Order: sequence, then structure tokens, then C-alpha cells
Amino acid sequence: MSEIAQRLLAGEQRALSRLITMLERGDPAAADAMKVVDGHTGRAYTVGITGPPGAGKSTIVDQLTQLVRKTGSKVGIIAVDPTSPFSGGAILGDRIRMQRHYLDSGVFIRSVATRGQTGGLPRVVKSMVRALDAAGTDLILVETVGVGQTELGIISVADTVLVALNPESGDAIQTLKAGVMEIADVYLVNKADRDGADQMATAIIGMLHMSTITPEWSPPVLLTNAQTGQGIEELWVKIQDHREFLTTSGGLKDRRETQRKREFLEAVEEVLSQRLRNLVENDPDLIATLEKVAGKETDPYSAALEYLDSSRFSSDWLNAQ
Ligand SMILES: Nc1nc2c(ncn2[C@@H]2O[C@H](COP(=O)(O)OP(=O)(O)OP(=O)(O)O)[C@@H](O)[C@H]2O)c(=O)[nH]1
Ligand SMILES: [Mg+2]
Repeated sequence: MSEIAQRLLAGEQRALSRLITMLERGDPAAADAMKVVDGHTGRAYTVGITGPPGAGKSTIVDQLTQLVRKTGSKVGIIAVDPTSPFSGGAILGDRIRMQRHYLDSGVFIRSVATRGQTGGLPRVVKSMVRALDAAGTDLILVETVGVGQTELGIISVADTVLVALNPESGDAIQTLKAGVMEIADVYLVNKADRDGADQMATAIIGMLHMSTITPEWSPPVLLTNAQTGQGIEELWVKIQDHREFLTTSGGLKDRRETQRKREFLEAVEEVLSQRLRNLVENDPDLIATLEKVAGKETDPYSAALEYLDSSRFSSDWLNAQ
């Protein structure tokens, strides 16, 4: 059995850091460890927080951590950062904002850069959440910045999704239209000290009423001031209410099962497209077909079907490394 997994399950903090670093680096030994770790997950509760840049997400995470630590619960924080590897500014910002927790052994903090990767949440985040869970973390907070798919990707890992906006995010209505309304469990209008916070809350409530979705859970809209901590206790109460709702309705089990199924399908897709890329590089027939498509000798769609149906594209190809 994987030694690192054993040490992690025994509660060794260093093993957790080590495994997370291995995951980040794509170390093959991490995959072995995850096979073991997976069977020891399900106890932690994961809260995702997303919203436009600068809404105050990290400050809220910091305040929530402060509050939850008073109960003795262990907290894990993963900040997903959309910056390229060339600019680590926002990561540094998060580090500074959360630094009061750095010396607390009950708080584990990591930033993950998406490195310009498009599409949902980086896969490694899901593995990190599992590692934290198996290591005995009670609450896992995942912060993603509201940029397209990464933002919606939070649903693939969180039990409760918080959407943070502020009076300055004038494009809030647009943000909400971009699929966010379907994933938000709790809305926060942060920077309640600024003008326009009440109006924004009212606008969100209005949109919620107009939406055709009639869920059994109506997402509350809270006003917070993350700098002073105002509204954070209420936020924590709402998170617990949502957890209670999901647990009693069976929604939590469904949500987590859906996440796992989706993750499996995404992994299949990922491996297949990797193999396909290798194929494109190596198969002379495929290269010839590409040239024909490029030269308009055949249309792309029929050429694709023909190629996939050809005997050459047998399951052997799919199995090729
Ligand atoms: N006035 C006011 N400022 C706030 C409040 N919450 C956060 N801020 C400030 O807003 C700025 C951005 O806060 P962050 O917590 O870094 O916001 P974020 O959403 O994590 O930002 P990114 O991760 O860069 O998208 C910081 O300067 C905070 O101090 C608030 O409630 N009121
Ligand atoms: Mg942040």
C-alpha cells in the first residue's frame, strides 16, 4: 500500500503537504496514493466561493476560517488562480490576506495556478480536496475567480456554492446570466459598506424571483462586510442550513455522485484526447486526411466519421499510448 497514503491516513501533516505537492507535479506515485485515499473520503464538507475579481472572496474565506477555527474544526483552503505562470500577483495577494492563518496547524492553505488552462476546474483540485478530506479536514474552502468556465467548474467540487458580488461589480447581472444562477446556493453582496450594496441585493432577489427555476432551496442573499466581519456569522449559519437541507433531502449524496460520474467521464475524455493528439502526430493516414480537409477535398465532418469508421481506427488505436 502507498506509504504516503498510509502516513496521511495516520494524520501526519507533512504527508498531506507532500502528497499535495506530488499531485501538483503530476507525480505518478500520487495516483497510487489517491487509490487508497479515495476510500477514506466523504467526511469533510466542501464550500466553493466564486465571483468576479476583487469581490472580496479571499477576505471572506479568511473571516470564515477565523470563525470556524474557534470551534476547533480543521480548515483547508484551496485558492484557484487563473493567472499565467508569469504573473503570481493574485496568489501573493491571497497569501497576504490569509497570512494570519499560516502559523495555525489547523489550517492548510494552497494556491493552484490554472496556468492559462481553459475549461473547468483544474483536475488536481478535486484530488487535493480528497487528500484534505482523508487527512481529517472538516471544512474545505475552494476559491475560484469568476472567469468563465473555472467559475462554473466550482460546482464539480463544492457541496455548497457561494457567489460573492459587490456593489462595484456593475456587470453583476451579466455575471448572473452566465450560468451562475444555476449553481449558486448562497449569494453574498460583499462590501456592504459601499454605496449600492442594498440595491444590488434587491436586484439579485428580483432576478431570483424571475428565474424559472423553482428549487426546494431558495438561495439566500446576504450582505457582508468582509473587512469588519459583519454578516460572516450569518453566512456560516446559512452554509450550515444548506448542508442540513442537502443532508436531509438526499441532495448531498446525489450531488457527490454526480460529481464523481462527471469526473470519471472527464478523465475518459482527457485520456482519449491525449491519445488522439498522439495519433495525429504519428498516423500518416490521418495526416493525409487532414490535408484533404484543409484543401477542401472533403468536408470536415464527413471526413471525421469516415476516418473513425475506417478499419484502421480500431480499438487498437484507442488503446495506443
Ligand atoms: N470596503 C471593503 N473592502 C473590502 C471588503 N472585503 C474585501 N475588501 C477589500 O477588497 C479587496 C479585494 O479583496 P479580496 O478578498 O482579495 O478579493 P478577491 O475576490 O479574493 O480577489 P481576487 O482573488 O483577486 O479575485 C481587498 O483590498 C480587500 O481588503 C469589504 O467588505 N469592504
Ligand atoms: Mg482572492
